[in-house]
Amino acid sequence: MTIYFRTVVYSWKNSVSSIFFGFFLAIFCFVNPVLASEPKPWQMDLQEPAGIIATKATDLHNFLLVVITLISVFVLGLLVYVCIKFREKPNVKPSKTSHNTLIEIIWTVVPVLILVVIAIPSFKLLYLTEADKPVDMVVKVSGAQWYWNYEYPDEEISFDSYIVAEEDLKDDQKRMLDVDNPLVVPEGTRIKFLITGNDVMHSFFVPSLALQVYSIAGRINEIWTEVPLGKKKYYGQCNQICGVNHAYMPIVIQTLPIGEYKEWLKEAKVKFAKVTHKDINKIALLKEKKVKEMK
Ligand SMILES: [Cu+2]
Repeated sequence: MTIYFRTVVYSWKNSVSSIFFGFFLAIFCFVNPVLASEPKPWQMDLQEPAGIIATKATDLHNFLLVVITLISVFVLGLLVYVCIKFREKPNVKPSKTSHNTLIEIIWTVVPVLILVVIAIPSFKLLYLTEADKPVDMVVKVSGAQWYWNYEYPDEEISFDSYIVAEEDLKDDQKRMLDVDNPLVVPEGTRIKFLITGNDVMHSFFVPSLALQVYSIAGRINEIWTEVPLGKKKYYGQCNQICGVNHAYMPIVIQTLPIGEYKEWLKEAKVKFAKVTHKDINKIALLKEKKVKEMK
């Protein structure tokens, strides 16, 4: 009877909690459709990872958190133990012990082993981020004081991306995070970023994709990422202090379904047509001609 009663109570509790869970999940999904990866107010953890590198980086972070917590608790325990056991009252005559070979070997070997255990997944991840994987598209990113420039070498387009001023923000845009021209890419694509700079050092930082690469004038840094499927905005910011407007050069990577991306590309080719070498030569010839005519 008791077992039956417990089962009934248990299943009743379970179904009530499932209803509540479902209800809150529905509200959460309705109010907060996951269309953007951005920092949240009072956020304590990392942003939700997107793509293989970010997922592995988050796993490594969670693993390290366990290791760090265990070490901290152990050291704290030792300190408390020492403070209590070797306090003055029961130890009027203090011990003069200064060496213990076994303990000295342990406190040398154990940290080395811990470092090895940490190093293995860490190097694996580093290797993955540096691996020369075949990619679907290449984007050149240039940091400048104080905006980003994105160039699609295969499409011959290039455009600047500036922060949207507070007074110009639309309802769906975020203060300090949205830009006039986001970096648009098709969903589910593997992208190689070539990151360089025009002036001082900047840093291309998109936390949810685990991208953080210095942009340095005269040098090209490479990184790849795989944006997952789904129409979404990935927010980031320059995180290398680069001058007075350092805080005002956010990054937005907008993923679109392939059809919408192609539409965007069509418009972008008109709007952001890059001046090619041929055009530069043409302009130079025209200028020369004009100068001659003036003479
Ligand atoms: Cu910067």
